[in-house]
Amino acid sequence: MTSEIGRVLRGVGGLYDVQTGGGRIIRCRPRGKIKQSVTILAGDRVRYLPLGENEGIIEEVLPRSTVIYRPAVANVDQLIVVSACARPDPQLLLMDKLLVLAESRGLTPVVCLNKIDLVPDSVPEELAAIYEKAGYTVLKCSAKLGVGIEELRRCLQGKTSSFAGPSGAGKSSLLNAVQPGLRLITGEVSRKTGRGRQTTRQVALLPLECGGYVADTPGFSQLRLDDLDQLKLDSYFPELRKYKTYCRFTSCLHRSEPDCGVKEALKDGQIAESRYQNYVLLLDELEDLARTRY
Ligand SMILES: Nc1nc2c(ncn2[C@@H]2O[C@H](COP(=O)(O)OP(=O)(O)O)[C@@H](O)[C@H]2O)c(=O)[nH]1
Ligand SMILES: [Mg+2]
Ligand SMILES: [Zn+2]
Repeated sequence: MTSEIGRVLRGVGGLYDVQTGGGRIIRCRPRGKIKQSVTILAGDRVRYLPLGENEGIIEEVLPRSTVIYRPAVANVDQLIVVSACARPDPQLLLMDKLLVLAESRGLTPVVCLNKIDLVPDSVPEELAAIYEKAGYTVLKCSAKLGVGIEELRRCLQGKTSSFAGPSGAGKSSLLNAVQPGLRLITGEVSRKTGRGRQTTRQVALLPLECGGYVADTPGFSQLRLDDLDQLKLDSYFPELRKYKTYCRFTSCLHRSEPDCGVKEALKDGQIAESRYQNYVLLLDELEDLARTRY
């Protein structure tokens, strides 16, 4: 038997569901030496030795293009940052944090503005302008009315995506609109206990009918910025990255330095106010963290 390449969809008590090239799902156990050297994650591409029809042995975990934690998923291509236009109100700082985290991990961010049915058109238009200036793709959707769902589906096609954004923004609803019947783990409050569902469970990757995969739980549920380098923060804002080439000092942090290309672009309206303000807030936060660490 020769080995084959598959994709890990989920871990189940030390075993792994692996999707074969042909689309079947088989149950695999890792070879002993692999078990000791790497933690196999949902999303991992693995080389396995088939055993009969429905089983296999994982022999190698192939190099990962990206890794995110909480939930832990490997090889995620893009992060769909979802915000409602209202109910709940958009949280621009949270969105910018999520965008920074995606950038810092090498995931392509996509902004998805949901619940456009609740507000006048000017609301998603003004929100979209903020992120389009940054160079991001912005989708305007209503999961409720089915608006923008075809565009979202096209965006998910052939890629591995994770959704992020505040609770109530409509992440589960959007995925259900993309593919009705998708077995999503939702964060609904359990009727029996009245408590929120356990969120430390392992994540699973769901294959989409349109091609592509989505993680069944939101990415970056915990926002930890502390492993980010404050000196690199501006490189995680694409529009700052673009204009910092015009700063007089290469060490410019774009706060109050003279001849700052970023401040110039801000004045000219090329950079959105909220993006710049959140950059400064995050920079302050990272500096405080660095100070308390030493
Ligand atoms: N009006 C409106 N309500 C929506 C829309 N999308 C989701 N909702 C509602 O918003 C609430 C939260 O949605 P849910 O998908 O659970 O959000 P999640 O926490 O991000 O997964 C639910 O009551 C949904 O029915 C939308 O496009 N328009
Ligand atoms: Mg949900
Ligand atoms: Zn500058």
